[in-house]
Amino acid sequence: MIFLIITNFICLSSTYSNNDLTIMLEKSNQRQEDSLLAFSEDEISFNAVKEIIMNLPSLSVNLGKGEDNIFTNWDYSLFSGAPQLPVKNYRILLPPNIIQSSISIDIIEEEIVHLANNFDFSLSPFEIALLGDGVVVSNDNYENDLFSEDDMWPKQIIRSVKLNQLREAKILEFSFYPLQYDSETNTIHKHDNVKISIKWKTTQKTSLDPLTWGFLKEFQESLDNFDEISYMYEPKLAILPDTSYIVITTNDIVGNSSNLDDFIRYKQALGFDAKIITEDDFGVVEGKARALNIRSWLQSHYINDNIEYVLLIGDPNPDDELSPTDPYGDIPMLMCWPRSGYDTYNCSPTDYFYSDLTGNWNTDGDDFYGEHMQDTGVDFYPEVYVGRIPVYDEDYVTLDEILDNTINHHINAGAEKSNILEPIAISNYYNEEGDGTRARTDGLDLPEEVYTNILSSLGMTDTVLYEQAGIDPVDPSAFHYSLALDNSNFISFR
Ligand SMILES: [Ca+2]
Ligand SMILES: [Ca+2]
Ligand SMILES: [Ca+2]
Ligand SMILES: [Ca+2]
Repeated sequence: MIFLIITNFICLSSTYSNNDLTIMLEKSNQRQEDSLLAFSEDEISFNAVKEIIMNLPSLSVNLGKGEDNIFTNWDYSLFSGAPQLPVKNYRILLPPNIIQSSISIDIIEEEIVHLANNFDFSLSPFEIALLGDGVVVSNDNYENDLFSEDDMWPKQIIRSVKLNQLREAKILEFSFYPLQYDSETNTIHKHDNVKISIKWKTTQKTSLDPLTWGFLKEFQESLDNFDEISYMYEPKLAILPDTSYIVITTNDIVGNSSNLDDFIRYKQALGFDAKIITEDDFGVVEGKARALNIRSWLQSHYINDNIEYVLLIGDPNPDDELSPTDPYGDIPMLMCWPRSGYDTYNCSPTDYFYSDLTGNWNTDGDDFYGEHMQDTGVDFYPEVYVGRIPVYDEDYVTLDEILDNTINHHINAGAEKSNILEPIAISNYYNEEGDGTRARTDGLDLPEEVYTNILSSLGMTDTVLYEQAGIDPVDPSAFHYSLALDNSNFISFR
């Protein structure tokens, strides 16, 4: 057996203990140099078990009470009502020909330290939305059943394991919790030097979608092992096919819009294989059935037709299955039910349904799509990029203006394309409930991250609005402070 030790897997901070994160990829065939540039059947022996071994970082911090527990370079878990513990989220790129049911993750080594102290971790804030009419909507504590008095939280230190799909790329997500907390005995199980094994089998695969590569490159920085596995996804073709730009609309809109043909020609001039799809293609049924049909059409065409972009043009009014007389549009969004079972504010429409074409949005097989904690097959990695121009009340004049503006905006780049407006809100203040259980949650650090990681390299500028009202406003020395966040300042940038 050959162990290929892959280093530089992740940039590690000195706050980790000295066991650098390393991946060892066990290969049953020696990799041939000339196959490095393309996914090749010869390269992988089928039916053999492949394995990645990962050393996960240890937490090196002295644990104290509550607010003292700052875990630099770790994220915090955000399960409503459960303690905010350090967590690392991983995205591991796996081969395109993996067999999903063959994947396993096992902890093969660890050292567990039991710590007794007067620990007092903050609880994660509840998911709260403030609606336009001043109504506050709060979800119940989803972790109640997971975080009962005689349990450790979390029950497993590797959790939220999910295989996602980005066109033909397979991305394994999981979360690692180095601490388990027992609220009743105030004790902690600290897991150090954790070594895990990820195993899988592959199946035979003779072709690979060439567009997957471009999508993967977009996600490159969020993947933990892109450089090690990416060669399996590089297209073998010397000349890549034209990518398709699909406009999904209705025959009525095609017949009444004066500028849609110009728009298509403009996209063709940019090099796209641009075309219009209507109910002649996806079917004449209406309402929710039409939403399902449009997605089915995309599912059966996006690989073969090299579809990269989808523009929906039509009335997005979703079909609400709890209101049989509710009107719906001619290109409806899908109604989803993130608060399924609640009487109020229980549904929310989305076009993301047309972007993720691999997930199962109704995993439990009932009548409702996109139910939080029930439809667990929703996959947030896109197969196509989706946009929409809504058309209300057969207003084709406005549609034509939007199409015309879109073409002109592409051709005549203005200053507005290089400045972004960032309204930075505070979600909640420390001790807002008076019981000491809520840490302050605000977006204070976001503008610097956005500027440093995105805007500066693009030569773009920002205008940042911070919270200046309330009991503890943001200090005006905050990064790139421009103006107070309020209604008049915000709309002044229209
Ligand atoms: Ca409706
Ligand atoms: Ca469902
Ligand atoms: Ca359900
Ligand atoms: Ca997907």
